Amino acid sequence: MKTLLQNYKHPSIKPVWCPGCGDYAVLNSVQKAFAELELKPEEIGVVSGIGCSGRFSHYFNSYSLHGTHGRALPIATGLKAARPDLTVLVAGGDGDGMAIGGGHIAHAARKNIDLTYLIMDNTIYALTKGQSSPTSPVGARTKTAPYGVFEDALNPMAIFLSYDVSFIARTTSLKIKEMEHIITSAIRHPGFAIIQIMSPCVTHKSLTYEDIKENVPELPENHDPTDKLAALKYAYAEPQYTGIFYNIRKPTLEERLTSVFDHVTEKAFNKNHTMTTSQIMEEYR
Ligand SMILES: Cc1ncc(C[n+]2csc(CCOP(=O)(O)OP(=O)(O)O)c2C)c(N)n1
Ligand code: SF4
Ligand SMILES: [Mg+2]
Repeated sequence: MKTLLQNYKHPSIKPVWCPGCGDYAVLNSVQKAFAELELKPEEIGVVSGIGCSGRFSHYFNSYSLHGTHGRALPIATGLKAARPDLTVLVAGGDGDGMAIGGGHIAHAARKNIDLTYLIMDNTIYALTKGQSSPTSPVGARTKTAPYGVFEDALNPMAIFLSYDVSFIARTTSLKIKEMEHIITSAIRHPGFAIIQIMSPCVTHKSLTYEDIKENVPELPENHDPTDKLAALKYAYAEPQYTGIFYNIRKPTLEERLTSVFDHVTEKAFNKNHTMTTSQIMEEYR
């Protein structure tokens, strides 16, 4: 049975983003991906950080939590660990994810926890009215850099590849069909999936539709997403390619913990029912 898109939309809370904001397209694509996967709203948890993009979690008729700045990933990690049955989607901005919260990506990648993380990258701190972010290009004029940004911008895709995030993609709010396909694939992916979504901010105009219209070709069809070095080459390329850069299967956090748990309980319960923690630890010395 096809699930109705309307089922995922909050019945009364409507988006308050500026008309034309790229984040509307992201929201629609996520709801379409949920419908495509025929998920029930009660099977979904949406966690977001703080920023314009951080409002994301309000707009769903599912479990949702608007967290604190830069801490969406740890909150989502706790949720997924406690409720592995939920499909957990994490959303936030370039400031939230690459500045204050940047350190968390490495550890979600190491755990390979089964989360889908969307970074809506508008290359600016939009909610707080236009300060530079870690992805603001050198020379861009912002509220905090009126003479132009003088720091180098981070390369999110190269960072995710070096952390060995098991699913890495880039898309833009301009490519609706591609975005839906990538988000659906990321949710299906067992393990940590991260998507950089170039999502224009029409108010602060740090990243505009014009900027990305001519500058975002798709990855060549013969790109092998298990080839990390090829993915890295495209991560450093200009123009900015879109598509699935990297996609590998490795054990998820749940699978890792289940195997440890099975091992320990088998040891503890097969011999006699009275093994203490220290005895179990002694066994593994
Ligand atoms: C601990 C903390 N520091 C700073 C802030 C102020 N703050 C709120 S949103 C934000 C940046 C948002 O930028 P981004 O994550 O790129 O989201 P956008 O608004 O661009 O979607 C900042 C610095 C805060 N809320 N909490
Ligand atoms: S300020 Fe920019 S990012 Fe925020 S809602 Fe408006 S267009 Fe979107
Ligand atoms: Mg931003």
